[in-house]
Amino acid sequence: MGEKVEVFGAWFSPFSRRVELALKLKGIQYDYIEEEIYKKKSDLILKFNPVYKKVPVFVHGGKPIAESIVILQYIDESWKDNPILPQHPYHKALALFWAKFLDDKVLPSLMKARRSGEGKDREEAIGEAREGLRALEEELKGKKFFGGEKLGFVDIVANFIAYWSQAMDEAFGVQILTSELQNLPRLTQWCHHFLQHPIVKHNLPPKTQLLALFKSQFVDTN
Ligand SMILES: N[C@@H](CCC(=O)N[C@@H](CS)C(=O)NCC(=O)O)C(=O)O
Repeated sequence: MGEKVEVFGAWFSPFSRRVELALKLKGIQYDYIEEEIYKKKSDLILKFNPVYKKVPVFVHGGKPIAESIVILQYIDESWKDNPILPQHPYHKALALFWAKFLDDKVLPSLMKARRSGEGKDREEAIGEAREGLRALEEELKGKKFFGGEKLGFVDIVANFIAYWSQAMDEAFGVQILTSELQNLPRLTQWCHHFLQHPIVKHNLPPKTQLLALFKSQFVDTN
């Protein structure tokens, strides 16, 4: 496929990083365009992603696609080498199920728990996050990665658990994920394997800058 491949992203975004990680794992060359997404949305972002107005946007041969999970699926179907999704339709459906669960349940529940004040609300939010994380712990039984021996689609989507969410805890001065992980040995090991992966390791946003951004963007504006 000789058409131009472009990623419009933001350095700190776990969603942008998912797309870049998939491209790197599959050995696809691409141009990266950094967007100042929280300062001013560029005309191109508004044109390419008029519905959500967010990054990442993936542009292949001039045709834009938004939403990281959708982009990952498109990449895997368009470039067949080094697949990240299982080939069997049932296993593929399961991978999509877990990816959806991560973004619809796990990510928001962690954020909610972090933001909730003291008392009943906080307990409920933490309970919700715990339930989600326990389901992931169960899913990892007997496996190194969610996809088995090799890092794949669900691992890429779960990137926020291994890195961003722990940095978010630090920025908020709480231990939501960090303390839950103490009772989740498989998920803890998974975080370790994920972060040790040679391609992941060299493509993470710098921690100090990430913490500074989280503090200014999410904590101080609360
Ligand atoms: N569900 C989207 C989430 C993308 C997202 O939230 N991107 C953030 C950056 S981390 C963004 O562009 N935010 C701009 C805004 O909310 O206006 C995906 O998976 O791609």
